[in-house]
Formats: sequence, C-alpha cells, structure tokens
Amino acid sequence: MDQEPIILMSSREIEKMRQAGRMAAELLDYLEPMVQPGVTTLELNDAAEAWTQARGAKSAPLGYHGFPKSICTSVNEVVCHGIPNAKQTLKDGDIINIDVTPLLDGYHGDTSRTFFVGQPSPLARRLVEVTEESMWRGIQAVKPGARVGDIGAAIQEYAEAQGFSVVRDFVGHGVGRIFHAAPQIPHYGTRGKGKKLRAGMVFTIEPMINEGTWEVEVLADNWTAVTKDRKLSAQFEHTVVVTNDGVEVLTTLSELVPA
Ligand code: EYL
Ligand code: CO
Repeated sequence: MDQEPIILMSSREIEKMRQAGRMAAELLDYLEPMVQPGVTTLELNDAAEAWTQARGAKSAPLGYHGFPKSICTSVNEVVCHGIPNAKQTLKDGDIINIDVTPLLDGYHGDTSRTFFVGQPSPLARRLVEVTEESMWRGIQAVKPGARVGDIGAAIQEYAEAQGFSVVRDFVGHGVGRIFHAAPQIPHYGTRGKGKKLRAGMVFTIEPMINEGTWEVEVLADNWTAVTKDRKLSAQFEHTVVVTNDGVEVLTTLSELVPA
C-alpha cells in the first residue's frame, strides 16, 4: 500500500517548499483573529480562498477527491475533513481545527492548528495543549537514520500518558508536488520500526488526539470524520523536511523548533 518510492528533494525544491509552507503559516495567522463566536465555517473558508487567490496560489483541498471546499474546518468531535458550511456558526467554548494547503508554484504547504472559540473548558484546553506538544515530540524524533516508528512512538507515549488516545485511521504523509505521497507517517508505533528517514524526505506530522476512544466514523456526507463516542478531538500539523543534522519545519514563519 505504500510501495511508491519516497522522493528526496533537492535544496532548490526545498526552497520552493519553504515558500509554500510560509504561505500556509501566514494563512493560518490571517484566519486566527476571525475565529470568534458568531463566525460561520463558510466565512472562514471564503476568506481563506480569497487570501490564497490574491497571492497567486490555489487551495489544494478544493476538488481533491471531490472535496467541495478550500479548507477543512473540524469542530469539537470532528476529527478531520470537516466541510465549511454557512449554517455552522462557531460558539463560545468550541474548538476548531483549520487545515490549509496552498499550492504555490507547484508545491504544497500543508499545516493545521486547533483554535479556541472564546473561552475553552479546562478539558478542551488540556486536550489542545497535549495535542500540540505531541506534534512537537514527533517532530523532534526526526533525523537521518531514525525510523518512521520513532515518530509515532514519541507521539503515542506522550498522548496516552496524558490520558488521551491517538487516531489510527488517518496518518501523516509525504508531500511536495503531490499532495499525498509516500511515506505514510502513523501517529502511533514502535521505536526502531518502519522506514528509515533520509535527508531530503518531506512529510507531514499531523496527530489527531481524542478525549475518549481513538475510534472514528465517517458521516453520511462521506467526508466528515467524527469520534465514535462524540467526545472532543484536536489536531496540529506541520510539514517538515529531514535535514543532514535533524529536521526543519517548513510551515512556519519562525524556522525554529521549540526546545
Ligand atoms: C480531501 C479527501 C477524504 C485533506 C488532507 C482535504 C477529505 C476526505 C478524501 C488529507 C486528506 C484535506 O489536509 C490534509 N491532510 O493534512 N484529504 C484531504 N482533503 C479529502
Ligand atoms: Co493538512
């Protein structure tokens, strides 16, 4: 299922990925202040689409496998692939993941963050904080010679120690000129197992962490993935490249990985 070759990017291509990744981060920074009680997820979508077009880029999710909108907006129990909708108004206490992928000059920058709408419950705050920290622990496991399983193990150990669960049905993925390529990057796993990482590999790390069960189901719209128990789910995502001495995050303005 994952037997296509893993592309190793040249420094010229990685610079293209930095430009797409920086645009993706800027787009989330642009959307963040709009995340307020009363806004609809369609308004967020339309603002993202206009912003992206104004910069000469395309929204990769739009039309991808028939996906109907430009971004994914996943609220509360929605795990991923939530579809922006004019009837869905954000309310105080919600959490919302916004997942964006601008396609700039042939390269994809894929990133997402979970935002609070107004004031979160203590539980929602803790879930979101643990999810972001789990992503960073996965990123910090990346270096040449490490294994794909090292990433998942770092994420899973931390999230489960905090009392949460790791979604199995959706994984990180190679990304570049193609939106979804090899390798797959599960957010659970065993250290020392899986494909060996090499400098120039580019992929996403995008853990979905649940309050309750890790099991998900897809709604009748055939897109929206929700937790089976309808408890909360959070997600953060970055696109990263394996460097000669570790990892570089491509979907950020700062370049720096927190210590
Ligand atoms: C489209 C395709 C089923 C996205 C991502 C939009 C949704 C459900 C088939 C991954 C996979 C965004 O942003 C993504 N990953 O980080 N499919 C995606 N779709 C879609
Ligand atoms: Co994404």
